[in-house]
Amino acid sequence: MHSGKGVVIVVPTYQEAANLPILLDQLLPALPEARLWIVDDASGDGTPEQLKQHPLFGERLFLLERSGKSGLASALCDGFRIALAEGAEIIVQMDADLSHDPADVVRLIEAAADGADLAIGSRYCVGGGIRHWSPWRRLLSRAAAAYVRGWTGMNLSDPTAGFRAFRAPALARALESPTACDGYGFQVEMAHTVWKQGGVIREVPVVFTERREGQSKLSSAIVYEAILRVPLLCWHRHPPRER
Ligand SMILES: Nc1nc2c(ncn2[C@@H]2O[C@H](COP(=O)(O)OP(=O)(O)OP(=O)(O)O)[C@@H](O)[C@H]2O)c(=O)[nH]1
Ligand SMILES: [Mg+2]
Repeated sequence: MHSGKGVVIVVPTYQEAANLPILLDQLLPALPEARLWIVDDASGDGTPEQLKQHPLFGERLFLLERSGKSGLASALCDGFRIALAEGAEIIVQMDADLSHDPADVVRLIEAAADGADLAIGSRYCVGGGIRHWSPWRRLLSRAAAAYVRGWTGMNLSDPTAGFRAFRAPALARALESPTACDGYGFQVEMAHTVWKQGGVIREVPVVFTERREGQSKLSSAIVYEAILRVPLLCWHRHPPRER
């Protein structure tokens, strides 16, 4: 079992005081050598204060405080850059709202350690699943995945998923390409860049649980943004080069 050595986990937070302590309680013991960077956008609900009181704060739990809500994509990119600057070999991204099960992180890390440039926690490959979503939400998410496959040519069952592990060189290369989106579209852009650059992408089954506490921060604008921008990726539909 992977201990988390060489791993940095990036967790963007905005008003997750009800969820973050539970996430930390589960995640930190599961990966005793991993480092965690929380990227918080001035949550007014006590999220950063709570974190600073944690016994592991400053040891292997760290906080990047940003001055205001600037979006999920830029929070992730700021966290990624810190992780790379710290010399991380594998960088994980996960949400703070307990939708991404800490018990699944080790398998994502192992897939990356085993050669995947990008391991995606997939709800739709065999063994994956979703808890507490309406049939309508499931249908929309499946339709989004098919839309992405159709426009990009990437053969991924769950290209919008935000539970991922990158190998550092692939992430560093991907960060050099500009992205335009903030939510689901950003996840697609990052996967597409890794794919375009000839990276190995592997899907790892995970069970996603709808958040119980706090509110979703992703708006309908994020959905429209993805709908409009994903087709632009079709200019790079060609299959990746062999490496
Ligand atoms: N730092 C930062 N974190 C954000 C921002 N927007 C969302 N987040 C965090 O990003 C993660 C995903 O956001 P959610 O609102 O749960 O979005 P989602 O999971 O796509 O939507 P739901 O399924 O409705 O939960 C959570 O940990 C949020 O707290 C932001 O602008 N800045
Ligand atoms: Mg969520």
